[in-house]
Amino acid sequence: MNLFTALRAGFPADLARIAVETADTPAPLHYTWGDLERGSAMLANLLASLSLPPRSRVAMQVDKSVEALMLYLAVLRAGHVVLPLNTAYQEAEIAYFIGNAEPAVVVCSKRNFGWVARTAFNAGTKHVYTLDDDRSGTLLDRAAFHADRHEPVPAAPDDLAAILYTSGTTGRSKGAMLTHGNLLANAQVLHEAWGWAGVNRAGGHDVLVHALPIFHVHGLFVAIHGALLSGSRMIWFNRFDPRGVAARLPEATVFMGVPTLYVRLLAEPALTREQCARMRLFVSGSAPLLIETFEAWQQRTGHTILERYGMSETVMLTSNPYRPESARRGGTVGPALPGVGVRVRSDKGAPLPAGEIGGIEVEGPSVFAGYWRMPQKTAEEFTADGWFKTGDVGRIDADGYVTIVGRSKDLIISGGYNVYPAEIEGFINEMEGVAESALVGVPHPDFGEVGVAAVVARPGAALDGEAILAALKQRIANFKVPKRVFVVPDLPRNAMGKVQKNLLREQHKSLFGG
Ligand code: MLC
Ligand code: AMP
Repeated sequence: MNLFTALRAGFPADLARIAVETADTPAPLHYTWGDLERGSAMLANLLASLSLPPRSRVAMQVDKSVEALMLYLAVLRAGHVVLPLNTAYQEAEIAYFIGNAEPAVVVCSKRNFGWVARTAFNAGTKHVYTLDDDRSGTLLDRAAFHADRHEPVPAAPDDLAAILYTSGTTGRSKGAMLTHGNLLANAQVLHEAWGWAGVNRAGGHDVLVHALPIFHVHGLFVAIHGALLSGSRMIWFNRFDPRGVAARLPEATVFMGVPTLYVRLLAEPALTREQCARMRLFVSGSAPLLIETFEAWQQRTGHTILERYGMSETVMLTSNPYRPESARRGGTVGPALPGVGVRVRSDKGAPLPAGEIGGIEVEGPSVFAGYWRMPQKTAEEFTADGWFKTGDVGRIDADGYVTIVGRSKDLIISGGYNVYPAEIEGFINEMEGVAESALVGVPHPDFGEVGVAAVVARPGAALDGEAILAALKQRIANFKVPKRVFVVPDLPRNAMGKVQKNLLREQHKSLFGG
């Protein structure tokens, strides 16, 4: 079944009810369920009018808006494959994604149209539209000419629905291919596991405060699918603003955030227990939630954050229990979700007993179909018996609770965004006068972890850390830019000549008071 059809079945019978209310547009906007249905139908008809081959890629790098959500739904309806892209990506990054995915359609913001269109047309894309967060842009202008009824294109469970780029540990980003079946299976599991259905059946209605970006798994699939499948209203923030979010919690029942959002909410004096009185669920994920934050949240609001664990390649894998709340354990990501297999293996692939630390491997209906046009990489990331190697390191206790203790992949997670040191080092190493560099993650009170670079100059070259930072800001997404650059005489190496990143991490661990 087309994922859209399944989500659509969750819409309330009365389509005149409010589905989404914007919280930070110049004036509040109220979109009904009928608006989501009709808006996405018009956009789907626009896509259909282009006579594209089935499952063409549609790339979107647009600011968050309800129209962007409609575009996502339209791509599903039309039987194409959505390629959501972080708005922070710059030309070099976008050029790679477009070159690799070969989208038939690219939708970008007006301010980026010049360089995005040039990049896209050079790569053979025929259709480039604009969409801004004020309901303007050529995409909507064109869609206005199309009918507001559309029959979703049938999709088999194995048909591709989305490609999410996740950077590689070496080399360039890999596009994780997620199918209609992957996404629907996960949405249905979370629907049950987190009680979305229960609330609706009892006659109440969940209200989700949606304050995450919609170009990643957390904001796009976990949050939006949860709300749509249960017919729950969303209070929609285009940008996360702790004071604004705190002010809307009294009307809400569900909130989802990366740990940085919880840290920032806790720093907001307006957040009180009374404000959270109607809330039934706070979910955290995408990065480790510090036990201090978990406990501070309990004390301030009286609620226990439910931490869950997932990936772009797998959607959600484990979750602390919804009920009873007392079964949620801080510092753990809970047991495997129904239908998901989670196991821990030694470096050599041997099974490990409960409580022992090893590589986390997973299988289940939401595990992706492979990396786009990278069969070799796909094969490397799966075991012989078909389990996906997450690159996370952890243990599973006797009662099934999973604790993540680290990562075997060289990855920094900063404010919920992934930063791959190999990619950043590559950009630094290309700079004039640079012999080599190493990027490590160090603790940070706001972002959890941030990147810090050590750079070695070529003999005779003089380097300036600030100049390196300024040059990086011109080239890569801002969240990937290291927070500090140190010019050093050499990098610490072990007897094998390998850079000892653990020593660099140790050296800089207190840089931000961590
Ligand atoms: C912004 N900045 C960051 C950053 N976000 N630096 C490091 N890490 C980040 N995540 C920097 C910018 O570079 C800029 O620096 C300055 O902060 C202000 O930028 P901004 O865009 O105004 O920041 P802000 O709006 O405050 O954004 C912070 C944030 C955002 C926490 C709201 O990062 C965010 O929305 N994070 C959520 C990411 C997310 O949804 N992850 C889910 C992935 S899915 P300068 O120097 O340029 O001024 C996944 C799977 C799963 O992982 O399990 O869910
Ligand atoms: P991404 O590729 O952006 O989907 O990031 C996936 C990675 O985020 C996982 O492999 C984990 O390393 C990390 N992650 C997600 N949820 C959690 C969590 N609750 N705790 C710790 N790490 C997490």
